[in-house]
Amino acid sequence: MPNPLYDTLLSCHAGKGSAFLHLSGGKILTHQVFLSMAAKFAHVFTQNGLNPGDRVAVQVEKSPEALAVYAACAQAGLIFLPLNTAYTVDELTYFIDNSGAALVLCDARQKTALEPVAIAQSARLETLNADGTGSLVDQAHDMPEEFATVDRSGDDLAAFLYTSGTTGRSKGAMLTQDNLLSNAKTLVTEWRFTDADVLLHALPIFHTHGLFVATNVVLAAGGSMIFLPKFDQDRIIDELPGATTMMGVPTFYTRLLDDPRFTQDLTQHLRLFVSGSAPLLAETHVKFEDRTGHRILERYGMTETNMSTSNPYDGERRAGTVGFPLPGVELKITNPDTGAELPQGEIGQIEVRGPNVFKGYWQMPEKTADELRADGFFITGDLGKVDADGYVQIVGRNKDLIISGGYNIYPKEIELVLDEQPGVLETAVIGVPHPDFGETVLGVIISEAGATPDLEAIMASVQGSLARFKHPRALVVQDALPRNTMGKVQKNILRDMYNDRFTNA
Ligand code: MCA
Ligand code: AMP
Repeated sequence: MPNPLYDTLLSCHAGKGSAFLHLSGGKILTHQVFLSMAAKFAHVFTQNGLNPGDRVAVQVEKSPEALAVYAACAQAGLIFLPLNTAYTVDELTYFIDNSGAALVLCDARQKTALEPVAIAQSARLETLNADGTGSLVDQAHDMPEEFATVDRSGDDLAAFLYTSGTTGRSKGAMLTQDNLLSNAKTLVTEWRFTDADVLLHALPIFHTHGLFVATNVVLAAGGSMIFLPKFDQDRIIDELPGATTMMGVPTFYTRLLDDPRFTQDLTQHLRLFVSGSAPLLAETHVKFEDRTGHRILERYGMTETNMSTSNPYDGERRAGTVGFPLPGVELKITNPDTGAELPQGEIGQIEVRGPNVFKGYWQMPEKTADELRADGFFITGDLGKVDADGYVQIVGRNKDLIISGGYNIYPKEIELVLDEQPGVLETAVIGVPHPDFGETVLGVIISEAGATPDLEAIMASVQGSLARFKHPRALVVQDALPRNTMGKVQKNILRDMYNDRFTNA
């Protein structure tokens, strides 16, 4: 009986003793051992009363077991909901509540803090630690190594990924099996992945890039991954000679370029470096080629759309562009006010349509209708143009978003916390250039008349409620915020004022 995602990415490897994950100390996890681990987890989930369509909220460190939870969810027809390990209990509470998760899987260190959250949601709470121990693994120990795969159709949901919004709280992007599969298959072909590929995997597995792009592509091709727990410069330098491909955010590549050990010799064996999740500076592209002889292949995507465009594998990989729409993906540039399509070469908002585009936001029909047109085009919120040769260029954003080291940060979320602080009249949070993270967060505070806000206390409060990567790297106090005649805060003026704040340090 069919389960397209599981059948295409996973069960096709049944019985194979081929390497899937290369781990530290030369340890190898084969495809079959990985599948057995996933099957045991699937048994634990179903024996704990989970039914197809239930959400499994997962905040755990990257490990082979964590990846097997994703495979187990696919096999048991559960919806996988991975969460950034940096999220605070406040943030997690919202995701668990909003998704109606039936099971929460966390590191044992978080168990006490999450217990009341799980109880309030009538969700089960299990643990999985970075070293592969935890209550999930204990229960899995005596489970059978085979699990009867649950039937699913391509239109069934496979995953929820939460993505923030310019105004309200985060929205759960509902991704179907077909969304994930269509993209994985396309990328295997476009990027020429085969079972001989060894991908150096240093990305987190709680976002599209590390999970659906990197992992699904390798699974679909039958290749293997050098599976690092996180970006670790020394380990990457050690492991690069054994890899054929690498995927990363621009920060990975700028950090490597700052390292004299990163040379042409070291990268000789690799055939492909892919970059995405944030703009890759043309300057980095050029420096990378000068140093290694490789032209980075830049692609563009979103949580809601998976990958939409890519530079070509063969042919010119043009710096400062994200290439062409992928096969099966339609892309148009429209007038942000009217939605009318603009002629080639003009700047407007990027809209995409195709099998890669998500189904909508979980239980948010109005927000879905705001961004996903009835005709299937998704309004990305990115501003771009298509050049005379058809290359898509992203020139800005029509949404108030900061991308720091590949993580998305919505200023509104931080402003809401800052606005509540004693002595604060109003605030504006902006993104400013940062040499390591590309952009970073700066908070501009306007005091109430006669008040002197305690900036240290404000930072402590932010730390209590928001993930570390969202914390402002600086808070500044000003007399007033620049506004246009409509009263709207002119963040572009603020960005100009503080543009050099971190790059001149
Ligand atoms: C860590 N910190 C950060 C970030 N990461 N702060 C701001 N932005 C970040 N991205 C914090 C740490 O908690 C630490 O805080 C301090 O900054 C410095 O940490 P460091 O050790 O330098 O950081 P790191 O652990 O090396 O992490 C940097 C990183 C990581 C390797 C760039 O952020 C990363 O792996 N980013 C990839 C994100 C990603 O996968 N995005 C894909 C999203 P303290 O100083 O207090 O200790 S999917 C997507 O966007 C779409 C779909 C797409 O197109 O792909
Ligand atoms: P996310 O919400 O994490 O899915 O982030 C998606 C956003 O990341 C897009 O809307 C873009 O703004 C940005 N993005 C992804 N890839 C690129 C790229 N290659 N160049 C510029 N921006 C990118």
